Amino acid sequence: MCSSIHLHIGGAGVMIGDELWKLYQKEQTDKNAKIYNYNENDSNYFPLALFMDLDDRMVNEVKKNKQINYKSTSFITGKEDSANNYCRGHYTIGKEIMDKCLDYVRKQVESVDKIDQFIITSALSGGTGSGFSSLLLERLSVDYGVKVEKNAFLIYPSQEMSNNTVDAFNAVLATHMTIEHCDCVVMLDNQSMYKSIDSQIGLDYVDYTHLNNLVSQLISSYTGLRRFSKIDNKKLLSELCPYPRIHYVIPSYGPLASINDQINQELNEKQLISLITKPAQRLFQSEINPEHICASIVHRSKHNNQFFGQSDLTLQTMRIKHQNIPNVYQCLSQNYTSISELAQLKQTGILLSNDANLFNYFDKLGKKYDKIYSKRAFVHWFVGEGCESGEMSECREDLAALSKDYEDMTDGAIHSCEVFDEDDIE
Ligand SMILES: Nc1nc2c(ncn2[C@@H]2O[C@H](COP(=O)(O)OP(=O)(O)OP(=O)(O)O)[C@@H](O)[C@H]2O)c(=O)[nH]1
Ligand SMILES: [Mg+2]
Repeated sequence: MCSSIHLHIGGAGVMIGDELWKLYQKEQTDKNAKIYNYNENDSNYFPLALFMDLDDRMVNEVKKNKQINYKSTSFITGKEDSANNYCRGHYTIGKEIMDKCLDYVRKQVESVDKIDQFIITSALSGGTGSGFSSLLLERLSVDYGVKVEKNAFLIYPSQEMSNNTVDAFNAVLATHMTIEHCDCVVMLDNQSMYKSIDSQIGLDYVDYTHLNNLVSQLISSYTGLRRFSKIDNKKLLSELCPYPRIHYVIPSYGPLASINDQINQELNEKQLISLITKPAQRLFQSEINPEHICASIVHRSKHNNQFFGQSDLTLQTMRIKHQNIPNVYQCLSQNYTSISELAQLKQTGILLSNDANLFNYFDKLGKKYDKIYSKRAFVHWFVGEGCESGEMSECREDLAALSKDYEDMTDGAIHSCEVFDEDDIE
């Protein structure tokens, strides 16, 4: 019997984990569904999860939730955060608690029949989510090789919403590690998630909890394929990655509805597909229209609909480099939500797309990095914490190579590609 281990790292990663496990708790009344992400001991079920942060504020918030049977050892914290510095998370203070984390992971691996994947959540703008996650990925590759996949749901810096001047340094250094050590990366950014929530529901106030709920819905539908429908969910992501380095995926999710507007937001099949295939619905910034290399849909509902999407014109006419139409996966489960003001809808959908136009984002991230690096601004922060200056250039070059890999996947018509209209959001 296969299981997965969830690793929640840094402030954002931990808070996403908090929301996700609240959701799992609501969804999994049946013990068969628990096998995949809980560890059973004398009829008690413990989440196979690690919450790790270099300071303890966020982790303490998670610990307050006594309804979930977390093991006390599944929380590992340091004394101070990494002050937005990748290298503090990677080389200095992060390193001190790495062995403790690996020890915990090893014990979890030994306690179940077989682990098929690590699911990682973190944000790359800060120092812990970028630096410590990278170090952990590296060490997991050494200990478990390619036998256990590493799939990550990562919050990348938003282009117009930055609260940290060195976020480009952190994201570039961390991306270098994800190229080599992740099997698949689902990319998200806060600005796009705010936009998606705003366009679908008129809430007076949207905060991180709503964003974390959105990420949790994605992860929960992904693992739900295994938990409820006995489908090898890893296949979903690996099918989206035709070449080893081309493993970055943009998600769209919908619909979302407030509890007061539930009836208006229940969509039929055609409307649901039309919603999730709209470029403006993507949860990751990308200004130009998508050029799908591979794409898949996860349809989550209580009832099986084996014909879902098969005769839908939008899907039939979608241009996808390596497929005719997107693969459709069915997650047979009710849609739950852990936020009381959000409605539980009859059906929801996710579109996951490996998009050649991601080269545009990698390019912009690189340029932002160059702008700070050319003035040598803040570089001493990173070098002072153990980063060799050669490493910074190596990571930058690797990002440029990744961008080129993606650009090579485009049709070459990218420069004349139409910029999608902001007003496209219905
Ligand atoms: N979606 C989401 N984003 C968050 C949350 N908390 C912080 N962020 C964003 O994530 C980025 C990184 O912040 P953190 O995750 O707190 O940073 P960290 O990984 O703990 O790193 P250090 O605090 O520097 O050690 C910031 O740019 C925030 O905007 C959260 O709960 N959800
Ligand atoms: Mg932090």
